[in-house]
Amino acid sequence: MTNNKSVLNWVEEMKTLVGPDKILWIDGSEAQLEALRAEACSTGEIIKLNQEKLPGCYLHRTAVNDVARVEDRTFICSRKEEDAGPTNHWKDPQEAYKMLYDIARGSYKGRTMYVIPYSMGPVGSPLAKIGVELTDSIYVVLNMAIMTRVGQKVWDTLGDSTDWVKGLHCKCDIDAEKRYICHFPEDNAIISVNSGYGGNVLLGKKCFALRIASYLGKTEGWMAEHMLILGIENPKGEIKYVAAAFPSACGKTNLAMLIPPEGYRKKGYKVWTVGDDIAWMRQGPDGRLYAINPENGFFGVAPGTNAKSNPNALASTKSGTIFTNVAQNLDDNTVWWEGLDKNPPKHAVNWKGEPWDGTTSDQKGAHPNSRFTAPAKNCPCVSPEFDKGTGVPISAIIFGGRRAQTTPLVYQSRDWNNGVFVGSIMASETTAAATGAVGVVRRDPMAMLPFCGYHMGDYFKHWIEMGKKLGDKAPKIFNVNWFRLDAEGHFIWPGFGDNLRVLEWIVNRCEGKADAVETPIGFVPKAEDINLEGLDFSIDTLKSILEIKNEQWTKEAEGIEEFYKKFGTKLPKELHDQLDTLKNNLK
Ligand code: GTP
Ligand code: SPV
Ligand code: MN
Repeated sequence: MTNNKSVLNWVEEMKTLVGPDKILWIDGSEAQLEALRAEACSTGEIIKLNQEKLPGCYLHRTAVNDVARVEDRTFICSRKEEDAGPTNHWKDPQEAYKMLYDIARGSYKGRTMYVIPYSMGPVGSPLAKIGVELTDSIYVVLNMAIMTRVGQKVWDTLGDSTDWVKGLHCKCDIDAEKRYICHFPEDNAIISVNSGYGGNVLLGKKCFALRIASYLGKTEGWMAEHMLILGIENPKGEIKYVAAAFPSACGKTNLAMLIPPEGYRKKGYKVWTVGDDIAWMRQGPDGRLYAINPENGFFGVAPGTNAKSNPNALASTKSGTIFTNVAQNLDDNTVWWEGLDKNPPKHAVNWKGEPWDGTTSDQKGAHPNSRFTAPAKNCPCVSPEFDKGTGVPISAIIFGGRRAQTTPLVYQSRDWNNGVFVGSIMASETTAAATGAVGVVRRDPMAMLPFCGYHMGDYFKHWIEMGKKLGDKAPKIFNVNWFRLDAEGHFIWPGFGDNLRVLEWIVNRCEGKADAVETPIGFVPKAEDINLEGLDFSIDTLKSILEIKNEQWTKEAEGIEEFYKKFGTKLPKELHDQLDTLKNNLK
């Protein structure tokens, strides 16, 4: 355990507030976790799956009203409202603490308080940071033990330091009306009440590693981003790393683990996964930008994951995994979700816990935002750099989203500030990862709209500052769109493994080895420079998804202008200038 006074005082204070029957300090040992799994099975909180087919795997169902992040109940509680900015919900910290403590008071009665010490990033890495989460949920403990590095070594590393993030989670009654996910960036604190679902309660993830960390990054001169990190190894054995920001459920896990098309595999190309959701990036001693993945597991979208789309993700879920809100096959006590295969189980239970016949039902067996929590070490292509605390040097930053039209398959920004502009104007169709309408196009700058812990205008400014600091060592910035639709509403680009064809052009551009055409929005590849070998895809179709249509982009520029108005005087002049340049280029 720990003698850290700041920790002990806070735990004591919270204990008095929430009133647990017992306290259990999580030491990260297998024996302790196994005892917790057994206890959670005995109460029905989790279900032990077929241990021959899925060793160490469990199923959990959340409440039916609690299946995704709740953006309208997520708050940034900075002292000044202005510091939360126009894209966040804000509450006054004094009022928020009072309201939350009133909800939390006595809520652990009859329950155990679990104290989870965790490290975001390899323990002791100069890029890592420490948090402590208090929870009354064994499901949270077991997930945190997969998603982060948990246990005694975290206390040992923390020592007497006060540099750690407080996290209080109370399940309460899972009352959606009293559900709040609140962040106090100036206090390094998070309070989450009345939820038991993933991103709302695994406080190391979106709450700490993005909302709190983005604020710390601005203050301390580094970046916390909603980005996957992957390494692309060429036949000579050289590895180039890229980081990519796509909104929730827009393809980060899939890109991070992609299997190269056969032709590439034969030539010796390999892909290495460093991270699938979050990147912490800092300038290294050689002046380049280095990234670590602060997480230790994957909290991935289950539906659509299959042996063809993402075999590496599927392999990662074969042991030591917790499934949330998928269907349970009663014949062999395994799991199923839409898009796993074409054989939905007949004797099954759906994500709501109701009897379900997948062969006849017109309802979904798994929730569209059902998830797997899988240890990163299970992933067949996990990078040898994964556990190294130094991070990997980033050659390219890639933005992207779901756009049926307008945005081409890929383009490159003219320079860093133009790249910041490209990130700031990102738009994407909403997905089931958050509650609310699905399929509505919304602006989601850098895929950080729901995750930036401070004023987004200041965030853009911070990006511009980072570019100045990195100078000619800065990564090149690109934008991709795998989701262009044809007239019948089908995806035009095959996506998944074939996305490597686009990554190859990106890496070649970084090395000055590929050509491009300058357009009003930036550099677009010549169709001949995207390798279509072994793919049944015509060069004319490729040209059609590389095309920039002036009338569409003129409309886009109007939308950007409108969006930018939100930021008032906080919008950096550099981005105003970029918008003017775009408008001029389109004339
Ligand atoms: P979060 O965990 O919510 O941040 O999501 P993510 O960005 O990691 O998304 P993920 O890789 O889990 O993909 C979400 C959905 O997009 C899945 O249903 C995938 O099948 C689908 N998808 C991913 N990549 C592609 C692609 O290249 N093309 C198409 N058409 N669909 C894709
Ligand atoms: C996302 O929504 O971007 C996720 C899942 O990665 S959650 O942890 O719920 O935020
Ligand atoms: Mn995510």
